Amino acid sequence: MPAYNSVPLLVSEEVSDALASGAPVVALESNVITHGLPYPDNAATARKVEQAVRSGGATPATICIEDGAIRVGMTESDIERFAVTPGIPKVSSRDMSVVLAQGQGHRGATTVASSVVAADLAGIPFFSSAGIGGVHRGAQETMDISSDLIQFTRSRVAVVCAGAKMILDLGLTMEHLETHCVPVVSYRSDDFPAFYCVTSGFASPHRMDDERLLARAVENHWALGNHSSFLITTPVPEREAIDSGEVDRTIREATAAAEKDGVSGQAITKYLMRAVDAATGGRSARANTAVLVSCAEAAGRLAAAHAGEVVR
Ligand code: PSU
Ligand code: MN
Repeated sequence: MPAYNSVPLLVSEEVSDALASGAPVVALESNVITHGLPYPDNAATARKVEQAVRSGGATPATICIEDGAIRVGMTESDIERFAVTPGIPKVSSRDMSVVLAQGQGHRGATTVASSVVAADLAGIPFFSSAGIGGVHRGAQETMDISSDLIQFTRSRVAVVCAGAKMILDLGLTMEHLETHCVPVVSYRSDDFPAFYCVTSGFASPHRMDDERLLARAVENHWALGNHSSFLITTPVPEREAIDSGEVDRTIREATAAAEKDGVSGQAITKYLMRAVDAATGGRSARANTAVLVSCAEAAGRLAAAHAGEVVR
C-alpha cells in the first residue's frame, strides 16, 4: 500500500482538549452558514446553535475548509468571516480533496457529508444538523440523491437531525437508508420528522427515549463492525413547527418554477428554501433556526450521555 499524505486537520484548542479528556463534542456543518439564512441571521444562528450544543452539555466543533486545511472548531471570527463572504462554495465529500489541494485563499463550506468525513477523521462521534440531504423528488428521472446518504454508509458518526426537508422525497429517503443498513432511531418521538414539520407522515423504524440506551445502541452499531453512521432524529418543538400541508403546496409550485428557470443539482435546495421562506412570510426562516437549535441541544445531551457511557 502506498502511503498517502495526511490531510491537515486544524483542531481548535478547546475541541482538542475536550477530545483528549473524553469530554463530549458535537460537530456542526458550515454550509448552513453560507447557504442557509442571509447575513446577519446566518452568523447569529450559528452562534445560537453552538450555544445550544453547550447547554446540552457538549463542546461544539463547527467545521470548514480554509487555506488547504480542514478546520475543526471555527472561532467566532471564522464564523463571521464565512457569514459575510459571498461565494464560498458548498463542498461536499467528493469536492474536499480538490479544495484542500487548492490551498491558500480557498475556502469551502462543508455539507453534512463532508462534515461527517471530518468528524470521523477528528474522532468526534456526534454530529448535528437540522436537515440531512436525501432523495430528491423526481430522483427516478434526475438521479439526484444527496451524497449525505452515501457518506452515511462510510463514516462512523452518530448524526442527530430533524429528518430531512419536505422538498425531498422522504419515503424514498427512508427506503435508501434502510437499503444501506443505516439505523434510524427517533428520540422521544414515534415519527420520522420533516425539518420544521413535526412529522413526515412516516413512522420511524425505532423510538428510544432514554439517552443512555440510545448511546449503547450507537456503540453496538459500531461494535457490530459497521463503519457507517447512525441516524437519530428529533422533532422541532410543536410551538415552532410549520404545517406540512402549507409547505407541500409551496414546494410543488416552486419545484415547477425551478424546472422552468433551469435550476437543478447543487443549487436546487437553496432555491426551494427561499421560495418557502417567501411564501410563509419569513416564518419558515425563523422555524429553520428553531430546528437547528433543538437538534443541537439534543445532540449535546446525547453526546454527553454517550461520553458518560463509553470509555474508549
Ligand atoms: N438540508 C437542509 N438545508 C441545507 C442542506 C440540507 O435542510 O442547507 C444542505 C446541507 O449542507 C446538506 C446539503 O448536507 O445541503 C445536501 O446537499 P445535496 O442535496 O446537494 O447533497
Ligand atoms: Mn444533489
